[in-house]
Amino acid sequence: METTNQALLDWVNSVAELTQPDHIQWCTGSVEENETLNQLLLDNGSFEKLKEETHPNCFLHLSDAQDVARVEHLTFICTEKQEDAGPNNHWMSPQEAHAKMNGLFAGCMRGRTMYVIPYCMGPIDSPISRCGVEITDSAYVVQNMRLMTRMGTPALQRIEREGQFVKGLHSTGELDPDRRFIMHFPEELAIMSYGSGYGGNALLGKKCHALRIASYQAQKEGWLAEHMLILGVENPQGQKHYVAAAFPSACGKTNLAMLIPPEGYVQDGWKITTIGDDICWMRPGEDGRLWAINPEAGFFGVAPGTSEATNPNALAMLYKDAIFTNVATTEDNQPWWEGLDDRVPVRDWQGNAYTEGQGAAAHPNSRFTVSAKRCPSYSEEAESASGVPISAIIFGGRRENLVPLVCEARDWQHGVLMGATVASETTAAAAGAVGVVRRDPMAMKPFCGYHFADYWSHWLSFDKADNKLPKIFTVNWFRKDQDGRFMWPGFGENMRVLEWILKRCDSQVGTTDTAIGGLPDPADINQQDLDIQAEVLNELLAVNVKGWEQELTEVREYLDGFGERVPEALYNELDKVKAGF
Ligand code: OXD
Ligand code: MN
Repeated sequence: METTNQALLDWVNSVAELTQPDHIQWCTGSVEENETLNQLLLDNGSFEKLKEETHPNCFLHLSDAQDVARVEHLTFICTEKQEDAGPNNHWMSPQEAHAKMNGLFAGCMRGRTMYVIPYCMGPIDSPISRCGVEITDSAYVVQNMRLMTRMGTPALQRIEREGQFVKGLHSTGELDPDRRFIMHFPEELAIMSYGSGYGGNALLGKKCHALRIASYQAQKEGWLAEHMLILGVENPQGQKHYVAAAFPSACGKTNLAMLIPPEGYVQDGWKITTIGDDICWMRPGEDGRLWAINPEAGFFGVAPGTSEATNPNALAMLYKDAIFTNVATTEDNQPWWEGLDDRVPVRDWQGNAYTEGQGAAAHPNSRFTVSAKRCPSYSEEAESASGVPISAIIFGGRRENLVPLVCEARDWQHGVLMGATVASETTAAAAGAVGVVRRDPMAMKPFCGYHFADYWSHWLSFDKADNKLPKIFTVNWFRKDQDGRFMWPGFGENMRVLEWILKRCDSQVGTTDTAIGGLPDPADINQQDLDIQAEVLNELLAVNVKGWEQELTEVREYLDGFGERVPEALYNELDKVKAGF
């Protein structure tokens, strides 16, 4: 008997009966297990060894060409009542979804090994953490879960103590896009994922558990599960603040989480530390502040664009003990992706010979998986059981126009409206219209496990007299001038905006109060050693009334789309903004 938890044992046995594996392996997280599975993946061709001298213990995995990204159109929330999933999710009834998935899973592990992975999302001794068990027939998934979560015996022991866990069942199936579904059963705390080996579809601890299922649990239990990075800022006096920030994909979350401040700041003694780059669980502590943990233990980051210039901390962690998926390789078998440097790779992400000018060599969604402990800016506070107290919450998006560099919400309720209606522009990379504004509330559009209107009500419910809630801000690093050039330098220079935000948290500077919120006096943004013209900064911090009136009309239409469940408070806030012009 592998566990004293009868519910877990019964579930594992029933899955084995359904899927008929040749072997069952309970994962312990041991060093030997890690080495044996790496060898197995090398032997069966799923892994290739990268150059040992430059990248010790690093492996390359090239996936099926049809299996390279999350599949939102095949991702379902299966609640008893359709309206509970909301217009923001695809819905299927639990009965229909179970029948469909049981059909797909029947006998699917014949000839394969079934791995049972107990895991803990968050520090093993944290009351904020939650456990799950993923059953999978993919050793690649096991090796990614080993880096991304606290997995193995300590997690199993916690499950045995607490008796609670999220059930995640995964099989790569035949990797057939027509036989692929990612089903969530929030009311059963269960996930079933079939037909994909890709991270967000297959590493069930991440998007499926830590966001979709956890957001549902968080609403029931009074906490928040968010698509946010968490970073620490230490000022020259040694005071620390923690910031949580939500951005949609391709808006630089990993870069911000690992930011290296400009030289002058470093010399003055400023320091940024990384707690997490993708997911944040937070809940009010006894002191009324929001305390946050990063439920993950590793980074599953987008490789293209990561370089010495954009994110030196990320690059530094990728020279050892990492898995690379769908990147290109150089002549001497080092991993390579667009934006890394000016070498020309010899093999593309499908393993074919590559010559210069053939288009992208790495897949645009190629990834690295690496333990967070490898990151030079990783904070030991990320291992703290109590989490870190959050001083500021930031909502960001990519907007060429209109949205200022930074803006402070008047209060929590206004901040919730800001988060609920934050938007990002589609880019030329996406087929169809370019520059179209798409709303992505709290960057949770693909990840909220229930009706968005109920989610906004849940956010509003934190506004209680006893709570000392963080200040809320919006940021926009992506404004462009008439010639299409970025007006703000971004990357490490975003430190200047963080400094202003934290000065606001400490009431060290004021704001100019406008209809849309509090804007900085440009003189309060540190411009030392910054090459920016005064009129450009003024423009980045100005309010375009006509543009905002149009925006507010669109925001109202957007909220209306969520029907009667939309909290009245959001409409009241919208009216206040409108009345402020
Ligand atoms: C994402 C990710 O797709 O973090 O958001 O992988
Ligand atoms: Mn993400």
